[in-house]
Amino acid sequence: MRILVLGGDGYCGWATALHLSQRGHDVGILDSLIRRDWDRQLKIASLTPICGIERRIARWHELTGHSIDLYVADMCNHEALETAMVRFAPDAVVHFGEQRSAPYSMIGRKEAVFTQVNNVVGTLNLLYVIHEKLPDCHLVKLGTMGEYGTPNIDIEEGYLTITHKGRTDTLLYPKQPGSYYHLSKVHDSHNIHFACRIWGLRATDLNQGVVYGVHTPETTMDRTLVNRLDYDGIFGTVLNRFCIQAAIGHPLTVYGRGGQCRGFLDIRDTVRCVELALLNPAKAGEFRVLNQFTEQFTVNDLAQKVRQAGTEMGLDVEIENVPNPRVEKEEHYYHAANTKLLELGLKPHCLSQSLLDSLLNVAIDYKDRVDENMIPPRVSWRSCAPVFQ
Ligand code: NAD
Ligand code: USQ
Repeated sequence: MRILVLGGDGYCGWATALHLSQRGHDVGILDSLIRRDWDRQLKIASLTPICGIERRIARWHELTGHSIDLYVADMCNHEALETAMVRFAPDAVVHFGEQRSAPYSMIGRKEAVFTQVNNVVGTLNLLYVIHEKLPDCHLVKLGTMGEYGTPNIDIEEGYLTITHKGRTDTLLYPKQPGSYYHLSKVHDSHNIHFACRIWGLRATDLNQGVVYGVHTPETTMDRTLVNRLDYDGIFGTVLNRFCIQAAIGHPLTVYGRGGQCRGFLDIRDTVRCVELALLNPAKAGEFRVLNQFTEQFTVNDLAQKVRQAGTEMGLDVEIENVPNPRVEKEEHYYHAANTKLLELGLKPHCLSQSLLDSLLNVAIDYKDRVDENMIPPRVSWRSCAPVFQ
């Protein structure tokens, strides 16, 4: 297949592009590289030193003989996106190219507006390019489990059958997201659903949970290929943050009471899930939704697991309940369906002692690169004034 990976310089996109290339697909990467600008602006950095995209791609070619075409373009620039898409002529696009941090989107008005414009306009431009130029192209879009929020009923995969006043229909599952970022994903989902209905596009929305880990077989082939690993209070996600905190002796930052429950998956399963969606495409006119996570944990569960693994490695790991900077339920019901990717053949990597050991070892290897000032949460959901410079 010819597959264009949008956002292919990022955490999930880079690992996915290499995985698909290694499996023999013709892969292209389109990325505006804006994520590297945000790192500079916010004075944050990946724990692992990441090489420039051209160098990464050149090294991949030297090691494997596989070429990856690169398009440096902003998806919000319709002409640039269309030119790249038409030139590459993909059978499928995998769309990771968005501003993906909930805290970033809650810094203030400017960042909320930017997040929604970047994500919603980029996706709309993509829908028009597919409709007008490549109508058979399968869109695999990264959504998020956070679109559903934390309702007091089971979460289904995209749709809910409702009987109301004696009549029954199957409708998009109700959404109660927890940040302007998560809302941008809801808006995307509605726009894609609409495009499938009116133009007959084929799309898969992968409602992904929180991803953890850093290594995949391809990104460990050489240091030039290493993936990014965020630990700061804006882009770092909870389990990756906890492992890095444990490695440097910083108390694990459990927000509030820590009963917040989410779906999680290993980055090795991210790349496999995307591949499974590509190999089993949605039908023309179908808006297919797959919940992409393998296990559910509370924040407290994760903190306990990291403390146990860290203690066995001789680390002194403390857990601290810090005031929750977010507005979210801290104790709640959570039970989400995730059978469709298993039915397509996913064999999950469950969260194991060996994965935690490997993540803790990566954190220990690079601990001299950690800036402790970047660890505390710096964005408040309640305050309108930005709480950091
Ligand atoms: P990331 O920030 O590491 O990568 C995103 C990439 O997209 C960056 O390289 C960035 O430069 C690029 N990008 C952003 N806006 C763009 C635009 N307008 N045009 C072109 N390129 C653009 O993020 P990630 O962690 O790899 O996440 C990728 C996708 O997966 C996101 O859509 C995110 O919402 C989703 N997701 C991530 C996680 C997670 O835990 N990391 C979980 C669920 C869903
Ligand atoms: N949390 C802590 N301590 C921390 C960091 C986070 O207790 O140090 C808590 C948060 O309050 C939240 C939970 O952990 O309850 C998850 O937070 P997170 O930062 O790991 O993840 P989130 O903000 O939800 O966003 C991440 C990705 C996003 C993706 C989402 C999937 O950044 O792109 O969409 O995970 S999901 O959560 O399923 O929506």
